[in-house]
Amino acid sequence: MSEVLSIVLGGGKGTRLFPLTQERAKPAVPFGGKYRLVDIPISNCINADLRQIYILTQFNSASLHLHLSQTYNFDTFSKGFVEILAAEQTFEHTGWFEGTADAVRKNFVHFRTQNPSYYLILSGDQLYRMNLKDFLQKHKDSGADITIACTTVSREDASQLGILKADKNNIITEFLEKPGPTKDISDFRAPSELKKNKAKGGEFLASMGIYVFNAATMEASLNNELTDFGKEIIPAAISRLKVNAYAFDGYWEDIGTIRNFYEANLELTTLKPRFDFYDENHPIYTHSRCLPPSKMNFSNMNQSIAAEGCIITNASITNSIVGVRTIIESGSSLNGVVCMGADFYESDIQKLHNAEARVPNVGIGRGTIVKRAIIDKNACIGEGCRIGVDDIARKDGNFGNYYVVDGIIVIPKNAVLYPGTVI
Ligand code: ADQ
Ligand code: ADP
Repeated sequence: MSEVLSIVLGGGKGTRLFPLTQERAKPAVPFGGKYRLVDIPISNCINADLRQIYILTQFNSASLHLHLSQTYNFDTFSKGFVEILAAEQTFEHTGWFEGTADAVRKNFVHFRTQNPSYYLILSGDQLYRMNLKDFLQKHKDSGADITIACTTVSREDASQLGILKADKNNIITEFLEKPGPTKDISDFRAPSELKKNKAKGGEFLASMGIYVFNAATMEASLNNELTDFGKEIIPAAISRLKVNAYAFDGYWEDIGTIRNFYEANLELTTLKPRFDFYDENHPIYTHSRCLPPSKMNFSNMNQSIAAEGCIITNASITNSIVGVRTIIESGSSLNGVVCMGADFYESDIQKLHNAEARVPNVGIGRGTIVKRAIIDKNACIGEGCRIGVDDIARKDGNFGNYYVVDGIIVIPKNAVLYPGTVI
C-alpha cells in the first residue's frame, strides 16, 4: 500500500509545444541540455521520498518509455515505480482525456486498488524545486480536504492562472480560474502574510496547479462529469470543503509554451539562474548515459552550457545550451540557441554515405551561424547556413524543415538543412 500516489499531468495533445511534441509526449521533451521535462516533477517527488509515481499522457511515445525505463529503476525493497498511463480505449471510455480531472478519472481503476490516503497532483510542464514533504505535512496538520500550492504573481501573469483568496488561517474562500486581462480582480490581492514569493514579486495569489487531495475527497470529486481541476473541480470544492493554500516562495515557471520553454532554457545560462541544477541536496535526476566528457577545440564559450559527449571545434558559443552528443564544426557561431543534441554518433561509414548522398552530417556544419533558435535532436545542419541572423520578417508558421513559433525559429527533430540555407 502506498500512502501517497503522485500523479504527474503530462499534457494534453501538446499543441503549445509543437513541433517539439511532434514525435514525443510532452513529458519527454528534452530540457537543459540533458534532462527531460518530466525529470523535474519526478525528482521533486524522489527528493521527498515519494516513489509511487504515475505519468498521465495522451501519447505513449517510445521516447518517454525509453527515458523512464532507462532512468527510474528502483530497487526491489523500495516499492518505487514510475509508470506511464496513456489515454486508452476501454469498455467504459473512448479515446482522449478530456481534461486534467478526466485524465485522473479515466485511470482511477489503477489508483484505487493501491488504497492510498492521499493523491498528489503535479503538473508536468513547470520548473521549480519544492519541498513536497513539507507540503504534505502542512496538508495533514491542517485537516484540510484539499491543499493547493500557490505563489504570488503579477496582474499580467494572473490572467492565465487560477487566482484565489485565502483567510488568515490559509483557508481558501474564493477561486477564479484564468480571469483574463481586463476583469477587475483588485479584491484578490494577497494578504501580506501569504505574499512570501519575493522571486516573483507579484501581488495576486495564484494556484500553481499542484494539489494534494485526501483520497476520499478525490474519489467524491471525480464522481461526476466534471473534466478539469482548475475550471471545475477546485471552484466547486471551495464552498463545500476545507481547501487550504500552501504558500510557496521559491522560483516557479510554467514552461508549457515554446516561448516559455526557450526562455527557461536560456535562463539556465545566466550567471545566477533562478533555477539551480547544481544543488547537491536536491538533485534533478535523469538518464545517466555514460557519455565521454565534452571536448572543446579552440573554441570560445561564453555563458553557455555544454552537456556530455559534445565535440565543439573552433566555434563561438554565447548564451546557448549545447545538448548531449552535439557536434559543432569549425567556424560556427551560436548565440541564444537551445540545441538539444543527438541520440547517437554517426560512424565514419555513415558520414561517407552522407557525403555521397550530399546530406549534411548530424550536428552543425562548418561556418554556420545560428541565433535565437531551438534545434531539436538529430538535426543535420549543413555548412554555411544562416539561421535567425539576417534581418528578415519571420511570421509564425510551418515552413517544411523549420517552424517559427512565438517568433522563435524551431528546427524539428531529424530535420535536414542543406548547405547555405538562410532562414
Ligand atoms: P493550466 O496549466 O492552464 O492551469 P491545464 O491546461 O489544465 O491547466 O494543465 C495543467 C497540467 O495538466 C499541465 O501540465 C498540462 O500539460 C496537463 N494536462 C492538460 N490537459 C491534460 C490532459 N488532458 N491529460 C493529461 N494532462 C493534461 C492549471 C490550473 C490553474 C493554475 C495553473 C498553474 O487550472 O488554476 O493556476 O495550472 O500552472
Ligand atoms: P538520450 O540518449 O538522449 O536519452 P533517447 O533515450 O531518446 O535519447 O534515445 C537514445 C537512443 O536512440 C540511443 O540509445 C540509440 O540507441 C537510439 N537511436 C536513435 N536513433 C538512432 C540512430 N539513427 N542510430 C543509432 N541509434 C539511434
